Amino acid sequence: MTMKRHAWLFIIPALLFFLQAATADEATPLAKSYADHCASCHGAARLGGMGPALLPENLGRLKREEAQAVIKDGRALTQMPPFRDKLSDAQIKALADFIYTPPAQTPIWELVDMRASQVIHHKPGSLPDKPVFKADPLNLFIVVELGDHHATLLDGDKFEPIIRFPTRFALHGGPKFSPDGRFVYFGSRDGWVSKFDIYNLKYVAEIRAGINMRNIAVSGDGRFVIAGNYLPHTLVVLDAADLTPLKIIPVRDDAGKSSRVSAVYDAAPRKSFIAALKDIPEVWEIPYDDKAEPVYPGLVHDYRLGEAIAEKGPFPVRRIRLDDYLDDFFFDQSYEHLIGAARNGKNGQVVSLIVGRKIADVDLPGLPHLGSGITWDYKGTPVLATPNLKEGTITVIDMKTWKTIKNIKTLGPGFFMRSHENTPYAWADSMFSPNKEALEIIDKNKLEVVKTLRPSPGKTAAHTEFTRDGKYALVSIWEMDGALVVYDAATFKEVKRLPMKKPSGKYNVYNKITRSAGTSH
Ligand code: DHE
Repeated sequence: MTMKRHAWLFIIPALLFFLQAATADEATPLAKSYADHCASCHGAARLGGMGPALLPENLGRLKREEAQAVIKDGRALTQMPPFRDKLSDAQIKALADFIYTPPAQTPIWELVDMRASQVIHHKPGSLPDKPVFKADPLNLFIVVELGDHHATLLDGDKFEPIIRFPTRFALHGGPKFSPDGRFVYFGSRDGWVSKFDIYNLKYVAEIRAGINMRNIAVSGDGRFVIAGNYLPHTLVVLDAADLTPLKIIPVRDDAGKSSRVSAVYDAAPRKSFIAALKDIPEVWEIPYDDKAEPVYPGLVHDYRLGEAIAEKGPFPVRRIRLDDYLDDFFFDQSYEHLIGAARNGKNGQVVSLIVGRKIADVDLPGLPHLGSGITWDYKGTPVLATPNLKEGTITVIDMKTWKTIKNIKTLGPGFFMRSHENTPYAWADSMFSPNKEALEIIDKNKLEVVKTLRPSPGKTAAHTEFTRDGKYALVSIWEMDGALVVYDAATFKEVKRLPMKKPSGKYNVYNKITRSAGTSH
C-alpha cells in the first residue's frame, strides 16, 4: 500500500524528465528545419518513412561529408531531391550534424509499432503453388543490387533475368530461402523484413521488426523468421507465413546490461537459432523446437503485462557465457561447433554447442570475416578457410585439431569467399585493398593461388556464387555501372556479362537450401 502511494514521488519527476527530453529535440531551429524539409519522408522522429531512418546508428556507414553532399545534390535514382536552392551550405552542414546527433530519447520499437507496420499483400495460401515461369526453380539466383535498391531473379541455366523488383532501402546480410526454395526473405538495415513469393513473383508480406537491424534467419523447418537488432536491443521472432510477430526477446545479461545483436543464424540440425551479441560476452541459443524447455531461465519483458517476468513459453534462451565478445561466427557443417573471432583481434574461439562452453582457441590474427568462411576436405580432413578484413591472407584451419594449416597470401584483404562441392577451386576477393579489381582462385588441394582474374580493371570485383552444379561462377562488379559476370568455373573463361547497379551478394536457391559447404548459410 505504502509503496503504491509513494510511487508517484518517483513517477512524476520521471515523467517530467521524459517530457523535457522529448521536447528538447523539437524546440531548436534545427529541429524545425528538419521538420520542414526532411520529416515528411524520413519521419518526424527520424525513424524513416518513404526515405531511410536518419539516426546515428542507421547512418553509421555514411560519412558526414557524404550526407552533406546528398542533402545538397540529392541522390540519383531515388526520390531524395537536392536542397541546394533552399538551404545555405551552413544550414546543410547543420542539418547533417543534427541527423548524426542521438535523439534526446532513445527511440523505442515495440509490438504495437511492428503490428502497425505489417503489410500483408497476399494472405498465406492465396497464391498458386506453381512457378509462373519455366526455369528450374532450384537453379535460380537472387542477386541484390544495392545501387538502386533492387533485386534480380535470375535463371541459373540461361543466365537471363526473370524479374527485377524493388527492395527496401539498404538490404544487408544474405536473403534467406524457405526450405523448399519457394519464398525468399530479405532484411534491411532499417529493420524491414520482406517475404517474396518466387513462384508468383510477388511480395506477400512485410514488417518492420526494428529500427536498425543486422540480419535475419529462417528456421530449418520453415516456420519462423528471426531478426537481430542493434536498435532496440532485441531479437524478434516472426511467423514465417505472414511475418506476424510472435515474440520479442530483449537482449540483456543477468545484471540487466543490454546488448546489440551482431547477427543471428539458423542452426537447422539443432532446431535452434544462434545469436551473436555485440556488448555482452555471451552466445545465445534459442530453440524453436516445440518441446524446448528453458536451459537457463532468464527474465523477459512481457509487453502485455508491462513488466519483467520469468522466462517461459516458446523460444527459451540458453545463454552460453564466454570470456570474450564474439560477434562474427562460422559453424561446422553439423552445427556442433561455432568458431567466433574474439574482440582482442588476436585469436578465435571454438565453442561447443553441445557442452555450452569454449573448447579451443584458434590462431586468427587478421580480423577474419568468419561469416564468409567455407569448408572442404583437405587430405581427408575437414578444413575451414576464412578471408581476413585486415590482412591479405586466407587462413586455413584443420577442424579436428583447430590448428592453422596455412595462411595463403593474397593480393589484399577481402570480404567474401566461395566454392562448391563440384569444383577443386575456391574464389576469393581483395575488395578492401588497392587490388580490389582482382579475384584469386585457390586450388583446394594445393592450398595455393593458381589464377588471378581481373574482370573489369580498376573496378571492384567481389562475391562469387556457383550454379547448383558448380559449373559456373557468378561474380559482381561492385560498382554503380556494375555487372554480373558469369565464368566457366573450370576454364575461367567469361561466358556472359549482365549490366547491373552495384550488384552485391547473389544467392543460389539449391546451394542455400542444401547448405552447400562452399557457400554461406
Ligand atoms: Fe556484411 C553478411 C556483418 C559490412 C555486405 N555481414 C554479413 C553477416 C554479418 C555481417 C554478421 C552474416 C549475416 C547474414 O548473412 O545473414 N557486415 C557486417 C559487419 O559487421 C560490417 C563489417 C559492418 C557493418 O556496417 O555492418 C559489414 N557487409 C558490410 C559491407 O560494407 C557490405 C560489403 C556492403 C553492405 O551491404 O553494406 C556487406 N554482408 C554483406 C553481404 C552479406 C553480408 C552481401 C551476405 C553474404 C553472403 O553471401 O551470405
